[in-house]
Amino acid sequence: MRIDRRGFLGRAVAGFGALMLGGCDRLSEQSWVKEFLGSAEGANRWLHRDMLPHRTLAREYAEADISSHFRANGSTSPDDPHYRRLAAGAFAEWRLQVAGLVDRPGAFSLDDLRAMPARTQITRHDCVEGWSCIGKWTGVPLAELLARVGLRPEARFVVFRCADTMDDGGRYYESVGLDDALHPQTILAYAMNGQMLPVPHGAPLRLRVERQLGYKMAKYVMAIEAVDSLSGIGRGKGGYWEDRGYEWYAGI
Ligand SMILES: Nc1nc2c(c(=O)[nH]1)N[C@H]1C(S)=C(S)[C@@H](COP(=O)(O)O)O[C@H]1N2
Ligand SMILES: [Mo]
Repeated sequence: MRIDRRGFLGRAVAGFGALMLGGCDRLSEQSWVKEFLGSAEGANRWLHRDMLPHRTLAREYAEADISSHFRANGSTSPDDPHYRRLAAGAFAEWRLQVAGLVDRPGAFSLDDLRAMPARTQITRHDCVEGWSCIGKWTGVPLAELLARVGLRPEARFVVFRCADTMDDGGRYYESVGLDDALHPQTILAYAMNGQMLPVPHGAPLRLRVERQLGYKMAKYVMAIEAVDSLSGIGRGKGGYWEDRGYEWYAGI
């Protein structure tokens, strides 16, 4: 039998990754890995982006595993007047703006998004603060939407702009690289546990990017922009929390 080095290494690393993804109690065990591999972000990037196949799926769960209470965190009721008006009208007037490095910028209603192919997934949400909940999410794959608007080859990141303003006056925003943007489990969710997405969890639309920590999962998404650099956005680090010290690549 011919053992191809790449295949062997790939399998070894995939096994190692599975070990780390096993349960919330194992999150802390990553610290020795991080030390071993140098900086935490370097280790994450090495493991996720360079070693694991880019389409590795996050674990999915069964209906029976869904948390009876899913904690809401960060903003839970944006006070932006425009958002409040949209919420009062059950988001019938809400439109998702899609712009930037795309051939056909556009605005999509909830009905437009619901008419697109949908994906449902039961996944575990891990917040950096140390709690996890399992929920069922339904939405349109981001890859599907990006294909419709014609993502241009120069695009390297997708930025999400949210309706909520944080305590220091900054608006929440997030971004992902193309490997996560086009990943099959990356969806723009409009439903949670079979119901319309509730306001505390990001109505009418929130990102699910299942291989990363909770803060990447932008709630109250109003606009999406494809860009080739994050430097001109916010303070340049790719997200509200990243601008305040968190890692941009928050692999679990
Ligand atoms: N727009 C927006 N998105 C956000 C946040 C926020 O404050 N505003 N908090 C983030 C954090 S830290 C987490 S853990 C999750 C919480 O999602 P949940 O409220 O559905 O639990 O949303 C993320 N997305
Ligand atoms: Mo979080």
